[in-house]
Amino acid sequence: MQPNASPLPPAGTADVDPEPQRYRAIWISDIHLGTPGCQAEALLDFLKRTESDTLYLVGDIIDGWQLRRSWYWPQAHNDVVQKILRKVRKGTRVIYVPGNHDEFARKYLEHSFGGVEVAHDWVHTTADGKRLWITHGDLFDGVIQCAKWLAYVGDWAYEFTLKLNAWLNRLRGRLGLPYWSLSKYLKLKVKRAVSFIGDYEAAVAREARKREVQGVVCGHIHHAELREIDGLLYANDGDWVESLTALVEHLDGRLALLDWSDLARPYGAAAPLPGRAELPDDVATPLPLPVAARRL
Ligand SMILES: [Mn+2]
Repeated sequence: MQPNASPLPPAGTADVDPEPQRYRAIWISDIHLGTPGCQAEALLDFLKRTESDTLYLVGDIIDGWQLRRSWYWPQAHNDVVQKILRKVRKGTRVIYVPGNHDEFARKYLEHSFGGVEVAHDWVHTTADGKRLWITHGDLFDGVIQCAKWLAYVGDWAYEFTLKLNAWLNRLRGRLGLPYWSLSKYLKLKVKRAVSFIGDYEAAVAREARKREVQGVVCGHIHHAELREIDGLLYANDGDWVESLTALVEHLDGRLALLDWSDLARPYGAAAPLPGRAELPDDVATPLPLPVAARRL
């Protein structure tokens, strides 16, 4: 893989189609199609530049909660769906594990849509024989489970932050500045929810251990992570509304996080980079927004 050596083509000179990077598996989640916060162009760029034997959609792919309130479905969101269906036709196995925002899809478990297999959860075996349990993760989120209304209220504050973020970045784009995530910045500033993230990660890892697997892949909290928790591999593939991250398995079984926000300036102009982290052991955990201000 090329480490960002070649100069990037200028924005708008599209149709440069480099060979896609090949992986054994790719996990993405929390895309939230149907909301203005969804960064569909960045995701399309990612899907164009990567290929895998298996693509896992780990929940909150389509935001049913938001679409019920008001219909929002621009062309780019259609393009994402089409791109995924095209991957199926070209031989990628696509497995869709619904989350809480697309729980409507849980009614169609064991069905297949255009070749996309829907499952409640899944176990993936890596090339080096690790068994990974795949779940969206909302079941381990006390807030969603105990008080759904609180999550709805939190949506408004979150929507607002994302709108502000989009506006700010259009401005930054005009000034020639790179993409900068306001919500990520706020998370770093707000210290309250650190225990929420920690509690969540611990709960997911605990449940995975019960299932006698070596690791777990989830999403839901919009916080990409790849580390060991008490000897169990915890992987969170992040999201495509703020952090623009994916989890990948290399052909030899190594797992890595890809951070597309480093590359998304402006979308379509960057080349894939190796993952920013391969099982880091001393990652400083960024602090998330307080629970009430997060859409999970
Ligand atoms: Mn979720």
